[in-house]
Amino acid sequence: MFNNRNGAKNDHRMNGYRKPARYSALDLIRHGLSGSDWPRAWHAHDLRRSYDVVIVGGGVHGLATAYYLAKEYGITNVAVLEKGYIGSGGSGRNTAIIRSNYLTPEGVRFYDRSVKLYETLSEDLNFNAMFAQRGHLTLAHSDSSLRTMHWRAEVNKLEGVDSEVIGPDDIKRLVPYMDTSENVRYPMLGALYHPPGGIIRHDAVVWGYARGVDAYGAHIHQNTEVLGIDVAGGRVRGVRTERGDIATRVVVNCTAGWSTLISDMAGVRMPISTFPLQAAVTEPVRPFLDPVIVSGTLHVYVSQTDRGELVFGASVDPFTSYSMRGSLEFVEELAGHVLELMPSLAKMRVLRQWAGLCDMTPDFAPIMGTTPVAGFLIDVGWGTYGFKAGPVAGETIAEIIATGKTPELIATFDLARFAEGRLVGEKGAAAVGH
Ligand code: PYC
Repeated sequence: MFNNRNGAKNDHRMNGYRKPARYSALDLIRHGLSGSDWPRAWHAHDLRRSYDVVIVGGGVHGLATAYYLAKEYGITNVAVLEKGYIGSGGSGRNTAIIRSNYLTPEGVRFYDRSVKLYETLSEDLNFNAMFAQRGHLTLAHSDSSLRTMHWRAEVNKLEGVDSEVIGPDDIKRLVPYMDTSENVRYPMLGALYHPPGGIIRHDAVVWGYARGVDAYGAHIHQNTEVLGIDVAGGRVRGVRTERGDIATRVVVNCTAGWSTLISDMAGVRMPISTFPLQAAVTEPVRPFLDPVIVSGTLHVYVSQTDRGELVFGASVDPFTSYSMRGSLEFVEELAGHVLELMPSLAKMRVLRQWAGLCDMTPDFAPIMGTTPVAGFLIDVGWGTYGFKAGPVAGETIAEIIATGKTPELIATFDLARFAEGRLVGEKGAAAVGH
């Protein structure tokens, strides 16, 4: 028997839970030499005629929701529907940055809970997600951005989050390759330094959650596109998919890019516009860059992966689109801006570039919780913040489904705020200007 978070006894782990396989180094070598197939980490299933909960979107948010439903509340008659393969949307296309140095107290508290969940995720999932808390530096090149960094640092400290403003000498100490001299076009006046920030292996987060979901007995259905949502008498009745219909009383929209289309199927309009966000990765080089570096003024952020590649991102493209291809214009501009910061990177080669889709809301904060349609929940509108919120979004949406109550941590992110004029105002915490 296990205690769940509410102190209630439940025995769901004993009930159908298959612990994901744990191998010793010797097992791995033995298996590698044996020539036999590896066991599948998650399985294909027939679509059931009905599920207690249907989650649309097989990214970190959808999988985390299914995982915490099972782990915390023993709710496992759950389907995660993904129109492609798991992690093929924003979860596999982001720059894997984790941080909680936001601007609003609500944002700081919310993302801090996510950082905490990320800190113990590998242990929790028994799968190495490679979270490297190497610190996060947001550079200020002007008095006004330095003022915003001070503001964020104070809000962060009040919320118990480790952040402080540091000067050029400290920046140089943390990143010796950065040009912190004064006679450059964009001198660094200071930076917001956030030691708990860092990067994680985004695919591993998806795979780890998927293994956990599968082990608890919930179903992951890949290549299963949602075609419609049945609503009657003001409540959800089912979901139509390309593989057949499902009866259900709870549907959660955990998509990005297509979030407005899915909500439209339930008759719920959302104030979201979708923009591509481009990113690029270089050839691997020896490790030289420890923290994540962000420059809002130069519209760029950069980190070095454990494999040695530099991963760059920028602001969203200045037009709405569903394109997920990179452009030459982006990579040229990016290179120019990166060289302003670190001229010694001039000879590095870019290997790949891509784009992900960002659902931008008017206040740069997500939209989470219940909707006017009973049983239709939303976890959308993540803009450029989605990946880092995956665990806490899953945890809180699972709580709403299981208890019928909206946790305090996300109450402020409700859909009604737009009609009622209660915007959250998180734009000032965006990695780069938009
Ligand atoms: O908010 O840290 C961030 C971020 C990085 C990439 C996109 N957004």
